Amino acid sequence: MQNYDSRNIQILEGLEAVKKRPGMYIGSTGPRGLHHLVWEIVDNAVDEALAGYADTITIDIMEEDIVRVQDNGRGIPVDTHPKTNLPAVETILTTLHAGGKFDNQSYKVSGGLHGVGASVVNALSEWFEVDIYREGHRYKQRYERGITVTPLENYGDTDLTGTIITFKADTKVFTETSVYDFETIRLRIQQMAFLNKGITFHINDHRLTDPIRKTYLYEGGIKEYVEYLNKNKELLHKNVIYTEGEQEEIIVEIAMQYNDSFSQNIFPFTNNIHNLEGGTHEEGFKMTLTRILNTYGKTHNIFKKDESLLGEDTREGLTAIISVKHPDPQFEGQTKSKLGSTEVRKVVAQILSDGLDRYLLENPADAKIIIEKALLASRARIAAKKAREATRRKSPLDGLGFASKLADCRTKDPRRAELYIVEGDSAGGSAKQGRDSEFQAILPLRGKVLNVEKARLDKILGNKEILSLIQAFGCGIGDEFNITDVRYHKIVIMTDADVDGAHIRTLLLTFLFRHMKPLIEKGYVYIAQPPLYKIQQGKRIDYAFTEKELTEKLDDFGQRAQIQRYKGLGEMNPDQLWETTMDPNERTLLKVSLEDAMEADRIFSMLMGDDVAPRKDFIQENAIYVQNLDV
Ligand code: 28F
Repeated sequence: MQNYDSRNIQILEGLEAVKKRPGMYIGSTGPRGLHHLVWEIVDNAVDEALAGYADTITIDIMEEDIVRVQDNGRGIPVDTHPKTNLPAVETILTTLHAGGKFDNQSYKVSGGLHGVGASVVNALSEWFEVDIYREGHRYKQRYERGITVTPLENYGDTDLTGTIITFKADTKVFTETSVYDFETIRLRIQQMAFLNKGITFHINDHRLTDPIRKTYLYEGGIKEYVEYLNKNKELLHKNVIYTEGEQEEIIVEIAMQYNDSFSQNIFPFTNNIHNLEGGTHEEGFKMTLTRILNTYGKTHNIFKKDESLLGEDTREGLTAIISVKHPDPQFEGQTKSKLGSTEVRKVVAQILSDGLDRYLLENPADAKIIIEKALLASRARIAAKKAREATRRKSPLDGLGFASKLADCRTKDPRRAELYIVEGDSAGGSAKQGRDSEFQAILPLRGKVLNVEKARLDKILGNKEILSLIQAFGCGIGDEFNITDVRYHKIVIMTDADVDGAHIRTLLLTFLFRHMKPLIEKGYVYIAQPPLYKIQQGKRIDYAFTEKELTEKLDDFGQRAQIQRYKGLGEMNPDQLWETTMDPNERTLLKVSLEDAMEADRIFSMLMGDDVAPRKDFIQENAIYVQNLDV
């Protein structure tokens, strides 16, 4: 190494901190952290495009999970930086948070929670190369684990401009996995394309013999995003309502459209990051929507006397994107995903107010349809409340008006308590006999669960199976839902390993996703994994959970073993059910997680909604992934 002066030593120390505690900078060193490296570099390219200098970004995933990101912007500056005596690009890539420090005017729009800069990616890469096309010349430089290994080299002339960054994640840091998931990258890049209109994104996966290539460009931006999210739904009005504006350096874009469903889908973003916990932009939006629709309903005499809308009424069947770009956003909440900047509330309110008022005036037919949808929601809400109060008075102890089949456990400690939701009375019987009744409760379900995708809460509350679920969970529903009252921290769906079982599981998940989402977010929902086969030879018994496992185990058993294919849980005796599926020391439980709420919503609408064509396409595309389909 050369002679480093004190400043250079500081630079080295900066990146040492990243290598020592990578989780502090990229969230984790698991798959999320690994993909974060890609987002970080893509964010910089998007910033260059948002500044108006680039319009095309290409992401290549190459063999050995090498990532290459390219933009056609100005190219990172290469002139010698006065403070470090190094080229600007080297300073940016080897110093923590170098970006903003010497240029306060240019603000970074993309990047959210861990908007830490390319130097962090450099520090966590086995090797990292930058190519710059700028002012007629080509430059390149290479680093290893954040340390410069070649000086910036001017290696020729070019008419092009732009930046190319190529890196290989450090497998000593990303010990869990260093393999990129193309679908994760595809979804995020498509979302970036929706949120940043006019930028073309190419993504290519070269790890396959037949590379996958995708291109995303949405001239309509979030307007097209709403159309895409509503694609599988019956629309109430043809046009997406769109409005945009800028105040106090805050750029706001809103797109919204109603469909005939009962769920509300409002997705707020700050600087291209989805704020799962909402925040001041969402508050400003909801407040203003309620106010504007009430004013319109009153002044146009659509309401009967005394009628008015609550916020929730105005959001039934609404799909909306609120995208805010803010130079210095503040976040709060459990996962720092809630926008806290208070000035945003009134900026969003003002911009939506102007845009929506105008839309309603110019489109009176749509206005009438929207207000009437909200009025229906309001009337259903009042009717449901009356019905609930009536049942409560009839039987204050039970609340249901019929006996639930729940066989409860003895412990009252929700952290230890488990609820098994079991398909059918016979499996329910085995589960009741086989369980450890100290901490395991059993709820057998009789018929098919109602498909809640196409029903409003008042109808849902008329379904016995759903009511016994709500009662067993203990955490209420709708505006009375309170997660801290839930009686079990493990809610286990246990259905047969056949098509009907899969259907019931999907119906249950639809209910949980639409009406008890926090249970999924908290990680309280599980899927039991009963074995598919019993292998027996004399007294020796074993189980196989997959076809592959069956073949392996059969090799071990030898020719004479008997194989039983379990068609349903009911075929297992209580001991077997306990041993294979319920015993905490032996069982496998799959935890249901919600990686991407927006994509989950789209898939649920498609699979459980009315529109048949998109569902058919989905089935045809995904049939190859199906395992254990019973015929
Ligand atoms: C593949 C990832 O990182 N693209 C980038 C630029 C352009 C400039 C820049 C980047 C200058 C002073 C920091 C060029 N000319 N793609 C990218 N393109 N960074 S990163 O400047 C960095 C700032 O402090 C750029 C004039 N101004 C800015």
